[in-house]
Amino acid sequence: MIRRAINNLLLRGKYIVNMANNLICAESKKSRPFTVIVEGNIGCGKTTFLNYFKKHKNICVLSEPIDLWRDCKGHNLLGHMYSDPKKWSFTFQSYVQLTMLNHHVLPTPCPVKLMERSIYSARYCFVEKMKRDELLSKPSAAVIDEWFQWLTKNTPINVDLIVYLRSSPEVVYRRMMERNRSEEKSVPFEYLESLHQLHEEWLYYKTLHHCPARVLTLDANLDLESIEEEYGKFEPHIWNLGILNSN
Ligand code: TTP
Ligand code: MG
Repeated sequence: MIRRAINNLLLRGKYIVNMANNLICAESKKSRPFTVIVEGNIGCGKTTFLNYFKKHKNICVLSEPIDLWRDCKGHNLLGHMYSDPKKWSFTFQSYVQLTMLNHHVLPTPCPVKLMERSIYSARYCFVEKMKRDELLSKPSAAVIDEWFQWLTKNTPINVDLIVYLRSSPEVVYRRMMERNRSEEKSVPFEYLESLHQLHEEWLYYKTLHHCPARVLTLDANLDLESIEEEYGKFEPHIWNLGILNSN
């Protein structure tokens, strides 16, 4: 008799715990931010684009963690990668993957999350390029890819929209030279050309790899004075969601 009562209570307890879990799940699904990743070649203006949207208090803007790449416990991994790519590409890309993942899963109370780059462009453009140039050995590239596959399957990396800032390699090469980031001084024009091609095949022609969300392409060749108007084309995509009306 007592045993049956205990079993009953246990069963009900399980039922309540299940209900609670389902509710928590539904709630977290509901409150997941609409996530936008901003992609495009080195120097195409991703940071400028993100800065433009910092004025909206309801958007969580996550710039690329380049400061971490330049200072991982005192080591400049970005600098190491450019000065001795064969030795350091694996270390650098592993860290890029980790720091990108961190941004993907970072919780935010904002309804919109805007990220500079993603785990996808790191894998589909940069790792791809390093693999083709044999700067990453086949075994090293395989390990990065195994991590990538596992992470994209088992962690909540949700992307709802990709903004592709489409530029020509000539324009971004000039910008990169002008901004004069010390690590990038010796990056040749051909490197940007190949990266451009990889972005194009992934996001424009959609012939390479998997596209994790729909793509909005903006002209990123424009100069600073006219680019804001182009950036503004992205704004309705946020307003359409009806979630920033309180702004
Ligand atoms: P980008 O990620 O292209 O960022 P950016 O700040 O140069 O671009 P924008 O001007 O549009 O804001 O590149 C940052 C540096 O990191 C650049 O030297 C390329 C390098 N990088 C890699 O080598 N591997 C990677 O996986 C990523 C994401 C960047
Ligand atoms: Mg940037």
